[in-house]
Amino acid sequence: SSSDPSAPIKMQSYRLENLSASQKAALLKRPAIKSEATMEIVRPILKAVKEQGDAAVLDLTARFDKVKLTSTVRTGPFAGPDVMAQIKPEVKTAIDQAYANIYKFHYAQKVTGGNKSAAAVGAGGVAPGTGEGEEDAVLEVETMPGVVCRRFARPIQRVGLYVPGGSAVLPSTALMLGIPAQIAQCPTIVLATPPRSDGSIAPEVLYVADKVGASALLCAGGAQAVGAMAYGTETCPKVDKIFGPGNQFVTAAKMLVQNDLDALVSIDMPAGPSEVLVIADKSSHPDFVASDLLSQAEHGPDSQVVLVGVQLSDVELLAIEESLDRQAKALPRCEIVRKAIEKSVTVVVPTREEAMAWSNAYAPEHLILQLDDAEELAKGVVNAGSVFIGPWTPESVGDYASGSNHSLPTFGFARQYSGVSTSAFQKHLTAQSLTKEGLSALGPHVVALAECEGLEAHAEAVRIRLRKLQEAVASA
Ligand code: HSO
Ligand code: ZN
Repeated sequence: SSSDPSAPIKMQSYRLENLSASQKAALLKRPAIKSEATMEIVRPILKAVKEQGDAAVLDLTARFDKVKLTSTVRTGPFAGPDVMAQIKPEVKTAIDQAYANIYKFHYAQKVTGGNKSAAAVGAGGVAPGTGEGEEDAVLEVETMPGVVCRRFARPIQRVGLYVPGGSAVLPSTALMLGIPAQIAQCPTIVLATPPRSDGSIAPEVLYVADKVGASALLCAGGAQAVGAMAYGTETCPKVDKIFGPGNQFVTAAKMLVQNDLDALVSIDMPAGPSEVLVIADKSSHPDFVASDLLSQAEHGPDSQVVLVGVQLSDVELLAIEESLDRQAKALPRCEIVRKAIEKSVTVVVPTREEAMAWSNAYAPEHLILQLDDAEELAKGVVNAGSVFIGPWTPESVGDYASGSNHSLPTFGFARQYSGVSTSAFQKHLTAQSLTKEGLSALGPHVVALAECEGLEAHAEAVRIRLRKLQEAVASA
């Protein structure tokens, strides 16, 4: 890395045909995260919060955020006229539009998959946030005559949403986590975010907290915020599930509390640095491609940025590289971008199929398809958090306002995890109900299986009823 600001900002580039199997494997890997050292720092923080509650949270906030607060938890409403006056009108309008789109898409997720179709509900025009018309879908199947099984959803009762502070304010993350919690109708929604240096919380985050109906605001960040929500304190409600991105300390804390039976808490997903993979070809606009790579790179020095070029010549590749260098140098976060781009990789592949195979092997958090017939190519996506289809769909739209969620699996976890959705705030319960006829027909099979497993009490719980039914038949 160079300290000369005019030094070129350039990705490392490779051609697939020149790579050995082991080089390919190395390029597809994420850099190792040294989690054990982080865990060692986080463990005593969690212990302090677990044992000393609010006092520890206040103490740790003074230590890490350099802010002396007298209380950590506030209840709403959060955005009075004084707060609203600090929000630019165009930002308020933008938050409102993003809210409407995210609400619409996440509301549809709640009602699909059951008896009621999303279209049928959407047509009626549900007023966002009112809970009106929000009847849960129930899946009901008669598996054999007299044997009915049902599956239905219930909200997770207490959820904690972590909204990072640090180098950027993130009202968008408050929207992405708060809206599905609101739609799922979780009764307790704790929104945690670190205080700014003057002890205040960004007015945009407070506005979103009101819009999504947050029940409490925890003015704390880092592992101490995760601990407060996992164990509860005198003023912070204990939650059942913790959501949200964060730095290595937040991530480590989420992993530790999830394994602590004193907390009995789950988490949304394991998290690593944010990532994008762009597939481009000669039809792609070099400036568009470069801009998408940079929007990911500016998140942090450890952001992962990958470009897969289909049949790009050296001249075509150079056009993207030149645009990247020029656009990067005009960015306020240029030094962050430089660090991320220096570790980033371009791979030129001979076919669209090989491009998709590379992407599926990498399993990116965000996949951008910036080439002709992108819809066609999208059919081949197997592993990705969210897909951005065609030249008019930059990742930025999904990060903020198209309606899809931006809390997505990173680090290759797109192989087995989904991004945050409405169902992440719900549990799906099942139920069954048998008639006398149902038990008469099914009971003997259950008895046979219980006997096979040597579980006599199970068998007897059925036999006792079958005998009762036979007596009733005999006496009739
Ligand atoms: N790209 C980030 C989300 C974000 N971008 C928030 C801007 N603000 C992770 O998906
Ligand atoms: Zn982003």
